[in-house]
Amino acid sequence: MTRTIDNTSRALFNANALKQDSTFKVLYFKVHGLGANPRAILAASGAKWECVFPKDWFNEEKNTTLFGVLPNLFETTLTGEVIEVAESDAIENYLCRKFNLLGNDAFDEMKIRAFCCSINSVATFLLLKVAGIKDPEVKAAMRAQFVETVVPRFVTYHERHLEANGRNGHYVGDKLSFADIKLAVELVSIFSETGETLVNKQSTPAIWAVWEMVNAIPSYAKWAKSEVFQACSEGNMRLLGY
Ligand SMILES: N[C@@H](CCC(=O)N[C@@H](CS)C(=O)NCC(=O)O)C(=O)O
Repeated sequence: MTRTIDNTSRALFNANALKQDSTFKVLYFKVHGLGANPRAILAASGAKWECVFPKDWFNEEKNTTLFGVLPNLFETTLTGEVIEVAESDAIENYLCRKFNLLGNDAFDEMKIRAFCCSINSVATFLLLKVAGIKDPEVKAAMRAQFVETVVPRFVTYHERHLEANGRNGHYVGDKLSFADIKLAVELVSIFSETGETLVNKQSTPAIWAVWEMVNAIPSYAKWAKSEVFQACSEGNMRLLGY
């Protein structure tokens, strides 16, 4: 409760912001949620990292985090200093810049952020308007809207953009970006809700190419097949139903 972002860590932070050889811990709950993207970025970038989970959230960690919520990123530099980043947006931005996932120039970055924001809309709909609804009738109606409108519309637009980039497994140029990673993360949720009925190799080949490209990155594939990932999927299913 008494902590704030420590300004004396500025020099350490700035000196390490673009260094990739640190080790990382993502502190978050045993679900995908807001931890999914930071974990996926680290996995796809081949970083040295691990998931850590709160031991006694309400009595311990909650009181020491900067905002009383998770995720939190802890980076240990090669010389042993620890850098902390709180809040999912700040963590994702920090890691994307560090691991060069924002394209080659400002225009690329604008495109990547636009694709990410659009992917976020699908994630937010599923979380707030389907999983977050208690009333069974309203929930069923919102789920139908997700399946019949939200995902199909998303798929149409994103196929178009990915086709325009050459259906090469990337949203921008021929380089891995945060948009590619974020799509792969969101597809796990879409598959959980709709199977491969709306996104598949035949009807959405450009989206499928991104899915295959990200999952072919050995360090990402290792993460996606890990026991911890599986435990997070089970936690997600228990907590949110997808
Ligand atoms: N603005 C924060 C929101 C984080 C957040 O709400 N985290 C939830 C889990 S998704 C949490 O820590 N809940 C536990 C609590 O509030 O005690 C972010 O994007 O990181």
